[in-house]
Amino acid sequence: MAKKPYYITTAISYPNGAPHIGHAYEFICADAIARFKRLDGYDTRFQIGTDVHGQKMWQTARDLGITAKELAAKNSDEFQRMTDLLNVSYDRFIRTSDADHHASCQAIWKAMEANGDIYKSVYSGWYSVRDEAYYDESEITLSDEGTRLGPQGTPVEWVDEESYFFKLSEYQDKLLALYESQPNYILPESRRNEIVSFVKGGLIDLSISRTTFDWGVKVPGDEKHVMYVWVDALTNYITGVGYPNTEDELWRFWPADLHVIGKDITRFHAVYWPAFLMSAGIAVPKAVFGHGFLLNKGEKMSKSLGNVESPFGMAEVYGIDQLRYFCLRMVRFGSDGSYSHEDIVNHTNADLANNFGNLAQRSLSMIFKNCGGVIAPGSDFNAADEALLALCDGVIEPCRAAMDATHPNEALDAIWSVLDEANRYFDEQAPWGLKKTDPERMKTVLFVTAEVVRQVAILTQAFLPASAEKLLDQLTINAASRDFASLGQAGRLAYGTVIDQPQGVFPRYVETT
Ligand code: ME8
Repeated sequence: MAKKPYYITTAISYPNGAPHIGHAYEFICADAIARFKRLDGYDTRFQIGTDVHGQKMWQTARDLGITAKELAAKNSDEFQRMTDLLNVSYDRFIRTSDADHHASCQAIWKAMEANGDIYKSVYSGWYSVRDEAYYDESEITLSDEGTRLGPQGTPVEWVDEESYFFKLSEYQDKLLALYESQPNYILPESRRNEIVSFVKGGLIDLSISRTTFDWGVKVPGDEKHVMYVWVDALTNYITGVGYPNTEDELWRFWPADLHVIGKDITRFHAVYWPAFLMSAGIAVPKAVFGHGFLLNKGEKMSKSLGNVESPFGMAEVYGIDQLRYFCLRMVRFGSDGSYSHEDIVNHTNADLANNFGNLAQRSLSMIFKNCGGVIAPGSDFNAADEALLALCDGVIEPCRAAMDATHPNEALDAIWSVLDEANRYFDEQAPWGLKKTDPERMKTVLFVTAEVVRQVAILTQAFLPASAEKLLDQLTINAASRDFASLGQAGRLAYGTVIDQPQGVFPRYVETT
C-alpha cells in the first residue's frame, strides 16, 4: 500500500544575525514530529530554511558594510550548520534566494493578480522593520520614552510610498468560514481565539510591495517594486513542493499537514497565508501550530539583555541529545517555557543518565559479562515479566495520540513511565543476585529488560536520534527493523542475538568549577 504523505514545515528564520536557542527550539520540536511520522510509516517531507529578503536584512547588511546577498549567504550557512549539528532531519533547507523560489513567488503573484486581488495605490502608515509588519493606527502604543511601538513591542516608522495592495478586506468572511470548517487550522486554541477576534474586527487591504530598497523578489511586470517580504516568505512552503508545477511529484505533499511556527507570527500564517492561497486557487494547509517562546530564566531573550544563547555553545556544554531532550520534554509545546542551567543539568542527569542510560548500561553489561553477549531464553515469563512487556508493547498508542496533538512532551512522559517501571522491575528482580541462585531466571529478566531497551530506543529515535541509534547498534538491530512496525511482538529480540560491547550513551553532566 502506498504510504500516506505528510508534509511538515517550520518558519524560515531571518538570518540577519546568528541563530539563537529559540530558533533551535522550533527546529528540534518540528524535527521530532517529522521523525516520528517517518518512523510511523508516513511518506514524510520536512522543510526548513531561511528568509533572506526584506528591509531588516537589507538594513543590517548596510550597517555591516556588506551586501545583503553576502549577509544572507554567510548567515544562512550558519543556520544550516546549526540544524545539521542538532540532527534536524530536513528534506530541504530552502533559502528564499533560491531560483525556483523566485519563480514560485512570481507565479503566485500572477495568480492573485489574475483573480483581481491586486491593485496599485499609495501606502501611508506604520511599519515595523523588526517584525516586517504593517500595523494599524489602533495597534500602536507609546513607550515611556515616547517611541511608537507595534503590538509586539517593536518600534514602528511612518511609511509613505507607492505600493501594490492585496484585497485582504474581501477575505474576512472566507477566513471566518475557514476557521469554522477547519477548527484545527490554528492551534493551540488560545491562538485561534485571538485570530478569530482579530479577523472579526475587520480587515484592511495589505500593502504587498516596496520601492525604497531592492532586496527581494521583483514584482512581475513592474521591476521598480520588490514583493513585501511576507508574500515571498510564506510562499516558500509551496516552492518546496514544486509550485507552480502542480504536476511535480512533490506536489502530492500539498496541502501541508502542519506549519510549525512561533506565536509572534501567527497572524501571518493564519490570516495572510490562507487569503493568498485562496486568491491563487491553491488549497490551504491543514493546520498551523503557534508554539510558545523559550525564555532564559523567565526573561525574554534580547541582545540588549545579553542573554541570547547560542545553540552551538549549549550543544557543546550539555550534548546534542541532552539539549533536544530538554526542549522536547521540559516545555509543553504551545506554552512559553523557561530554562536555566540548573534545570537542564538536573533533568538530563535524572532522566537520561540515571534512568534510561542506567537501565541500558546495567542490563546490557550483565548480558555481555554473564551470557557471553547472547540474548538467551531463560525460564517461562512470570506475571511481572508479562506486565512489563505489555506496558512497553502498548506505549506507541499514547505516543501517537500525543504527537498527533503536537505534544512531544506527553509522548516522552509515556515513554518515561515505561522506563520508570522497567527500572523498578530490574531492581526488584535483582538479576545480579540470581546469577548463582537461578541463572535461568536471570536470563529471562535480562531478556525482558533488553527488550524494553530495544523498544524505547526505537521510539526515542524521534527525539534523541544519535543516542537511540547507538543503543540499537549495541543491540545489533538491523536497519530494516528500526521503525515502529518493529515495535512490540513483531520485532521481539530474537534468542541467539549477539550484542556488542555496551558503552554508556548518556554521560552524567559534572560541573567543572
Ligand atoms: O519570524 N523561542 O523569522 P525569525 C521560541 N522570517 N521560538 C522563537 C524564539 C524564542 N525565543 N524567537 C524566535 C521570522 N522564535 C520570519 C518567519 S515564515 C514564512 C517567516 C521563532 O527568525 C519565531 O517565532 O524572527 C519563528 O517561528 C522562528 O523562530 C523564526 O523567527
